[in-house]
Amino acid sequence: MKFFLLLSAIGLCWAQYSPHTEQGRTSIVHLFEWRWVDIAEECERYLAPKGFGGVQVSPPNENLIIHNPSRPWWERYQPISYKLCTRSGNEAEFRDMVTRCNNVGVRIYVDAVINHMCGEGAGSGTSSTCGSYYNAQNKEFPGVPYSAWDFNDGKCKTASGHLETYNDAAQVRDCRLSGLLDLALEKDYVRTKIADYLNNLIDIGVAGFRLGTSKHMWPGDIKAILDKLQNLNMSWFPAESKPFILQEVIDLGGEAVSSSEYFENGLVTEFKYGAKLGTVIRKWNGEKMAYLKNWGEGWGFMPSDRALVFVDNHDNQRGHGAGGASILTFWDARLYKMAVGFMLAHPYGLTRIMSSYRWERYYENKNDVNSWIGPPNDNGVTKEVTINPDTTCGNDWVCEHRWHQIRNMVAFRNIVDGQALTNWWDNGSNQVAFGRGNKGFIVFNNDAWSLSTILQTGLPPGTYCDVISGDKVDGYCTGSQVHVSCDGTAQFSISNSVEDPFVAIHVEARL
Ligand code: AAO
Repeated sequence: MKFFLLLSAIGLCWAQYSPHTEQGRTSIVHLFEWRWVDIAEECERYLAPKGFGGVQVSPPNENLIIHNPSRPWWERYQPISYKLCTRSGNEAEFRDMVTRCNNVGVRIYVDAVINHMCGEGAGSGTSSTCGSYYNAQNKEFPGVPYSAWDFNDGKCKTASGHLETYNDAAQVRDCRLSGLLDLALEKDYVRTKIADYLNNLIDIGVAGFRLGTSKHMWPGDIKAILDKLQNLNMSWFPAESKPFILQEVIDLGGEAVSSSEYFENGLVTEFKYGAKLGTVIRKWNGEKMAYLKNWGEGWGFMPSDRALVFVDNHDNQRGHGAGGASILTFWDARLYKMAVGFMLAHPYGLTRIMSSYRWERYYENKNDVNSWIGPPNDNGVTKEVTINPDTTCGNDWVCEHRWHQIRNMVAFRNIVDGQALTNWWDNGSNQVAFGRGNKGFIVFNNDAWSLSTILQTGLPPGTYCDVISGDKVDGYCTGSQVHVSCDGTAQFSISNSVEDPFVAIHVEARL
């Protein structure tokens, strides 16, 4: 019996729900459009020392090169083959990145585009990132190879061949999303080609996959592909470790497909999280931070142990995908830091931090007509992520994960991991506070007036450095201090006019 219990515990830990991060590392960062050489450096110089668990990387497989518009970021979602060469780098660079990141305990998750190939209007030729031939009209992709009978067109029941309504689950899965050539995932041949691609990445040492457009694949087809996957590379992972699976399913309610259909395969994106949190922090629709008291399942979200959460992603930070105008991004830095701070302090879900690049926004009729713009580049060649003397990034890389408030909250989450939410307090408006057992405490003031109050922190007595206004360095606080009394209470004062109207303390920031 004991043996059985042990086995099932191990089974749970090693299944596709675990991101395989090192002990004490809880968050993932999406280094959107970064080059492999820069990610390798970042793992060693920043992510490992700061306690990040892993990196979601942009699709590493060959894609269509698009000239009109000029090299949009989204060309990487139009596969031509499963060869490993893109604007982020070649196969040797990819392998070097995975090895170096794993060697410092930072995991790599690949954005795997397996639902479709390029768009139907791509024509033919060799305008692709490894130079493989394609013919979109005839549905020929000799680099894999796929040919016409590997696509879904027979199954799709709409006259246009396109997905026309999200109210019909079969259409969502069997028809072309935005005209993208839809693979016939029920065919064993297609499943095998995809599994070969993913197994090659597993051999190289990746820890798992983001499966974009999961909503557009039947859950059973995804499962059949997962069943063909080998266990993770034993150079870095324990025997029998299965790849981490993160499925992108946009479910804001009211459509034919729901997130819960995918729980058996792995984690699922909870898109309600960023949409609602943005609404609350912006104080739209009468929302208040006080209402966050039952944040999580209480707000109609999926079970915490199935949810991948984020404030924004590479799509909805620029008006693609779903979420709408409430989504907070680096462009609204003050509110964004509060939202990310709240997410990292709160126990719900597995957290993913967005790391972006800046582009020139240009609005026509409330739409950013420049939302296609690709990463910082010189004539199409992606620019290096340079690091400034103050540790921020240059060359238009935003590096939200290096903003000290966000970096310190990633550490906060690691320190309070496993502790329940305790000592919730609110003023009935937009001043709230909560603790995580006896490990950490956070206070927000998103009201238009100052906060000044004594709160029960649950922490051991002592003087703590606030990790939002500064750091603990050599036994001193570079920012403000909080004094916790013998009974666990402390006085907090937060002006509503400061840049960061929140304060966070944890046991490793005690003097
Ligand atoms: C590009 C061009 C297209 C062209 C196509 C083919 O932009 O004009 O037709 O090439 O030549 C990315 C870009 C696309 C790009 C594509 C391929 O975003 O613009 O197309 O690369 O280069 C749906 C999917 C979701 C998808 C999202 C963007 O369900 O899976 O659209 N995300 C992933 C990736 C993304 C990538 C792809 C998929 C494709 O993360 O980067 O696309 O591989 C509703 C549905 C959602 C649906 C949205 C948007 O959402 O629920 O499932 O997402 O519509 O179509 C409210 C509603 C909410 C609704 C939303 C928007 O918020 O509550 O439910 O409004 O209407």
